[in-house]
Amino acid sequence: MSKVKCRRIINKMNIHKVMSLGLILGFILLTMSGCGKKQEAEEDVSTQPELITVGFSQVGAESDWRVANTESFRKTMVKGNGVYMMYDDAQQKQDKQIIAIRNFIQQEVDYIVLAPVMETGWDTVLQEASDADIPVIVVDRMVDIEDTSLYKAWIGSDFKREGKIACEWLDRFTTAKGIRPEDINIVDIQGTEGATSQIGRTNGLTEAASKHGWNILAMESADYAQTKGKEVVAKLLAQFDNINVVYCENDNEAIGAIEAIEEAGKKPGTDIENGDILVISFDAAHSGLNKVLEGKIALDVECNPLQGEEVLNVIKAIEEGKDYNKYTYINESIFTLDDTVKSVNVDDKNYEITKVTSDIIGSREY
Ligand code: GYE
Repeated sequence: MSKVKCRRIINKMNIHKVMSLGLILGFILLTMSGCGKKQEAEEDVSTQPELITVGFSQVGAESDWRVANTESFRKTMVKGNGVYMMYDDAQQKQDKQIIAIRNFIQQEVDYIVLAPVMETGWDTVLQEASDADIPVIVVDRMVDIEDTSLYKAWIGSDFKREGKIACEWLDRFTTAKGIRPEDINIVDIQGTEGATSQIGRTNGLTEAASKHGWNILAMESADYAQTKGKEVVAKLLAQFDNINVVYCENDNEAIGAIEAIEEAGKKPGTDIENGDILVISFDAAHSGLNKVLEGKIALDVECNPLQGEEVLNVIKAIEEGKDYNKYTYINESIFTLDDTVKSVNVDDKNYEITKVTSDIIGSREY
């Protein structure tokens, strides 16, 4: 019997103990409340000793992207695919993720999937998972650790490339409109500090700004959240009267920024010469794309959150002893309403730009 399978059976016994306790407690509670639904779901799992158990430590629920990402795992890590998923929401706190991982280790899950809030600080806990012989798969942001054999695979996006694409578009667009680089005044509303997506998107901007000679007036994190995005942009608008580009590192920040811009009596749009403020965003979730359609987000660079299927493929490959890629980058699109720029070239690759329509938005999963 293989080590993984053997551990799985022992592990199921532990999980069954926990589940049985849960069921007894659940039964008492549910009998009191007169509802039997939750109990049914748990019984299903306890009668499936062959299910692969996956502990998923998720960052939180800070954005529409994150909600779509969680949903992708909830849809794929299911009994029909031979998996039982335990889910933990860390509310954007690394210490909560570390506790969750230790709990998964204690429960002897078969796999740990980690969507890390930031890059650093994972060496110890991933070593603990490795000592317990539990394979770890990292998704979305990366982990910055000495020993990369502590995770089996990483699946996510090339965040720096996303930033470069956005900036290449800005350069092409403003050049086409005859706007001089020294008249471009940008504020960068950053994502969660230390997250790979923040680092990549910020670096994409700072490199392009020094290459083209744009002004970056301020850089401040809004933690990928809408309310914070609105607050930070309102503050910056009061501080600088010459902002004409707001570079938001995700859709929710951009939606908050739009509210702040409108409340300040200004207009989000693309006519910079006549006072519009041009908003750039990342993710291209439904909420962001609707703002593109309204002409309020000028450019939305997609970041695909549908990672569940890829992770499942890696798990299956490990189970079957087959080869798989250690690093998988997901393909992504770029959306605008204004079709002045039809494509951009980044690192010798051409990227088509899609003109948003309501049909396109309706056909997308997130
Ligand atoms: O862009 C943002 C989310 O790391 C790619 O995190 C992810 C980012 C995404 O909260 O909306």
